[in-house]
Amino acid sequence: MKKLFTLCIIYQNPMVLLGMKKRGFGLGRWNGFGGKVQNGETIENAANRELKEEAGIEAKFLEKVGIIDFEFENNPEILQVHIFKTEDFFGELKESEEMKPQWWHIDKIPFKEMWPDDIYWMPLFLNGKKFKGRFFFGESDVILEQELLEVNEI
Ligand code: 8OG
Repeated sequence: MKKLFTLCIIYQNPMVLLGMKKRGFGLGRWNGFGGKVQNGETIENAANRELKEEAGIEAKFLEKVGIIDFEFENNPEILQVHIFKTEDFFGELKESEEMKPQWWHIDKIPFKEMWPDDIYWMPLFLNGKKFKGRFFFGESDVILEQELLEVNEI
C-alpha cells in the first residue's frame, strides 16, 4: 500500500527554511514542511495546506522537484514523498504546534539532525536538479538500500 506525502522546502539561495518537528513522525528532526495528502485533495493542494498549517505561509509558486519512496523493514507500506521547491511566499513565518521554522545557510544544513537520506538528495535539490529515489530503512533508521536518480522531468 502506498501513502502520499508532501514536503516543501523554501530556498532563497544561499538560505533554506527548515522546521524543527515538535511532534509525531520525525520528531526532533529538521525538515521541510509537509504531511499526508488527504482524500479528495491534489498533491499540490496538500503541499500548500501543510505549508500554511505548519509555517503560516503560502507559496507563490510550487515547483515539484523530487519523488522519493520510503520503505521500512517489516512494514508493507510505501511512503511516497513529493518534494517541492519554492522561492517566494506570502504571509509571515510563524512557529506552529508542529514546527519551529528557522533559516539555515546551505553550508550549515544540520544533516546530523535530519532524516539520514536527506544528505544524499539535498545536494541535487540545492543545485536545481530533479530526482527520483527509493530508500529502504532498517532498525534505528539505518539505510539498508538506496537508489537515487537525476531525471529531466518529474
Ligand atoms: O504528517 P507527517 O508530519 O507525519 O508527515 C511526515 C513528513 O515527513 C512529510 O513532510 C514527509 C516527510 N518525510 C518522511 N520521510 C522523510 C525523509 O526521509 N526525509 C525527509 N526530509 N522528509 C521525510 O515521511
